[in-house]
Amino acid sequence: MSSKKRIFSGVQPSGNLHIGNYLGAIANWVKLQDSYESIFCVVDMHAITVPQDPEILRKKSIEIAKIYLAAGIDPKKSLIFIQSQVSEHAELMWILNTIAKMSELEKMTQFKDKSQKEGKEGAAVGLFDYPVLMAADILLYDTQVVPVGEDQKQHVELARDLAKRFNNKFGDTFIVPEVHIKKEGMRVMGLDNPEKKMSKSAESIYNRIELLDDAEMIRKKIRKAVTDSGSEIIYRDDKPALKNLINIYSSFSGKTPKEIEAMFVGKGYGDFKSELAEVIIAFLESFQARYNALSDKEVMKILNKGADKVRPIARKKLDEVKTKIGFIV
Ligand code: ATP
Ligand code: LTN
Repeated sequence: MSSKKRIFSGVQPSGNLHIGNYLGAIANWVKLQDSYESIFCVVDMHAITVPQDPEILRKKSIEIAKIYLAAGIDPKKSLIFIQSQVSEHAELMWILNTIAKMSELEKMTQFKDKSQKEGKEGAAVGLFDYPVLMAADILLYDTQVVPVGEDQKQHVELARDLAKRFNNKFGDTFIVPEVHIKKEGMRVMGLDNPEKKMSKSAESIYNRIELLDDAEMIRKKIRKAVTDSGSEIIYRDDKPALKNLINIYSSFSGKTPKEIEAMFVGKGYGDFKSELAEVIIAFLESFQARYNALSDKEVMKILNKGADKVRPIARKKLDEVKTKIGFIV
């Protein structure tokens, strides 16, 4: 392994990626790829833990890879690949399933949230087991650092616990990974409800600004975003909706919340919102130009090459694990 530490992360090819995914995860990866040996995955096996249309899933996997590239993930520096093309992920998951406990998985807030709709009884076993697959993703590559949004912290903790448990039982095998969460702007909240994070799977499209939204849609969504009582532009915890919008403004403009407050003294929500929309549009227009310049064919070439490069790393670790637990390799 090179002297650089290794990072691994992924996004599911489900729904439409939004500025929360970008600010909370992908933008951070772009920065980190210079100082870490980086592997970024399109986690389609995670996506099927809830029903997906096969054709849409295939399209979305390429779309996510294009988003990685348009955001600045450089295939010369980082490896990107599609999870289901490297079957070692599923194999390691099975083995980890035998040391993971029902009680640990029952504590996972994502499962609790996502199974709410259908009720726990109707939820797929894969949805329950999702964090174990994520642990397999991470542990297969001797990942040292996992850059994710705050909502994934609990899953990385499970990966740490499983790594330690396996090492205790069978001898040193896995690196115990650290979670890396970007400090500022780490949690983008829903535009329609500042109490909950912006999410791909939120029912209303007015919950989020999607990375592929056009200018008119962005203006409309920002206009409709909920605000707090009062009319001043101030950055305070007791004004969560406004705080969220100021955070978004700050992330895309590079200005601090204090500077933004100063810019809007004596002005109201209307002025602030229209400028906010323009700041987002300016960023997304250049992002979308890069996205549209990428062909499916060239992206598939990058993904196939990525899978070919990560497969031997994964195979080696899996063979080590299989040997340790008594399988014949
Ligand atoms: P879903 O609603 O289907 O769970 P999601 O929008 O939460 O989807 P994921 O694919 O689960 O998206 O997450 C991809 C990455 O984006 C993760 O690292 C996650 O932590 C981060 N992320 C997701 N939503 C936000 C958000 N609102 N703010 C900051 N980071 C986020
Ligand atoms: N569960 C994550 C996606 C994900 C991931 C991973 C992130 C799957 N495997 C491994 C980091 C490392 C999510 O929904 N954001």
